Amino acid sequence: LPKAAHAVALLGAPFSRGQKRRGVDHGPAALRAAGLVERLAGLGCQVYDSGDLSFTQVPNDELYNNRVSYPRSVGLANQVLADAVSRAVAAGHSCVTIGGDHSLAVGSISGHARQCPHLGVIWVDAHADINTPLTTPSGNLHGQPVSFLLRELQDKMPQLPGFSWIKPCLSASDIVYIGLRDVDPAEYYILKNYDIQYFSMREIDRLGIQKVMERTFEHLMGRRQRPIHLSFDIDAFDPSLAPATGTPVLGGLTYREGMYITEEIHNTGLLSAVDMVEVNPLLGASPEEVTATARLAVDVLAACFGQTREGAHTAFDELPTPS
Ligand code: 6HN
Ligand code: MN
Ligand code: MN
Ligand code: MN
Repeated sequence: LPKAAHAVALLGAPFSRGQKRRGVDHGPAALRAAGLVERLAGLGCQVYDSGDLSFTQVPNDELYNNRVSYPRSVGLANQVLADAVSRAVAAGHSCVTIGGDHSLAVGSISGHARQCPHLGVIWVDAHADINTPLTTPSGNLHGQPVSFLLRELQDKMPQLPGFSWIKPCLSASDIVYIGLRDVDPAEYYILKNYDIQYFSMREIDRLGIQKVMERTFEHLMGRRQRPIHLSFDIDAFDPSLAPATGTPVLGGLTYREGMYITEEIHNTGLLSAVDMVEVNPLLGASPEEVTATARLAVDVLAACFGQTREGAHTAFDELPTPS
């Protein structure tokens, strides 16, 4: 029988300044059009849909250090998001943030951590998103969110305009990556030198997704249970499944691996906030590709909140008897 229904707060974060391609700010609309609210409600979730946040573009948002794009806009948007996520979690809801680009994880994890200082993060992504503003090859802040959050990295972080409100809330041992396959040299240096747990696609090939999830939970919760923050970049999936995204990389997760990851996270009973990011409806080669990518994101979120492939996620009490 289904367990107690979940109260889910839904926050749209139509934000795109963490990267340079147009369209990722239409992600929330695409996920809603793919039936996200109805799917969660159909699972018995109470959905508190706060609509989409509105972000003000900061004028004259010049490059930082001749390199990093839109620092003030990204910093301010994340500040707004952090407050919204913090409020949702304080109200006792599991908070779902739909993006938007992955820079928004700075705000969603910061806001979540304000209420749950001991949270653990599972970061599902083709990329590690842990460049610092001084190592970024692209200047895009969606490739850097984790660097702002890790305590151990703070002596390597410059003061970025718009980011002074951030208090690093994670230690290197509080995050586990799954799905990596495109990691920049400085990112690899950080993963290795700060002893960060990761399962790249190679480890998924070697171990299988079941062992990867066992080891993920053992790493994060071997000693004590803690709230989980899942930050899910749709580009973790293979581009054949999720083509409508800005930085696709060959050789990604299968549909089954994606469902297994999220079913297992649901089964812990500890999922407290989720980000679903980088769905870009302007980047599919056809309307079908866009729809497929958005539906995949909705399937991931449904599995997070109790949909199971074996059934038994919606109540069914009694077989009808012929009269
Ligand atoms: N994402 N590592 C590259 C960079 O620009 O720093 C790619 C980042 C991609 C970010 O997909 O969320
Ligand atoms: Mn990515
Ligand atoms: Mn990402
Ligand atoms: Mn449940």
